Amino acid sequence: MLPYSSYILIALAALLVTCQAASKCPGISGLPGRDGLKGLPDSLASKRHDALANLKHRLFQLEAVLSLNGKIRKVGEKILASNGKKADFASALQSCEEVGGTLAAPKNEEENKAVMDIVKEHNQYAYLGIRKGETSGQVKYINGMPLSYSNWHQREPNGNGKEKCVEMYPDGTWNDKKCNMYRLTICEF
Ligand code: MAN
Ligand code: CA
Repeated sequence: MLPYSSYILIALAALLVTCQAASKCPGISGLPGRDGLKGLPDSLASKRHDALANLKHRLFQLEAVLSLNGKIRKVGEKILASNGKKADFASALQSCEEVGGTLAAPKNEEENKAVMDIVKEHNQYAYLGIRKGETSGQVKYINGMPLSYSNWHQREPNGNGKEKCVEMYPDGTWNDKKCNMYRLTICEF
């Protein structure tokens, strides 16, 4: 027979494991531990800390390998990657969205340069995740927000309603372009 207190501890541990898995842990008063208000006992808090540290390290390793192999490019919080395929705008966007990303849309000079590096690497113009509104003709991101950064080539955009998509040239400048061309797919995550 285990002492009575052991049963309480086992039950408590089981409860914590279950509620953590469901992300529904109630605050457990009287057991502040070092996790303070969350009320996790020290032993569990430290296990969770170790697990997080391991995950971070593994993620660091994976990103390092993918960067080394030129599979991904990190810029700020974004990760950029191309599948190396040329497609029309709708298909390019679809391939990015299918894997939880979207077409790359540079929001500053640093991001623009990172996308440009991929364009240069593949020696192919790429579609950006930017398009003109169906009726307004206003230039927007895929999510409908208005453009906050641009790097138009001189005398662009000049499409006059006929060019609803945007491509990037190897010098990093942008051109409004018809959406049914075959252009490199570059996604952001
Ligand atoms: C082509 C198209 C246009 C572009 C001009 C620039 O006609 O690619 O989108 O504006 O070239 O000369
Ligand atoms: Ca144009």
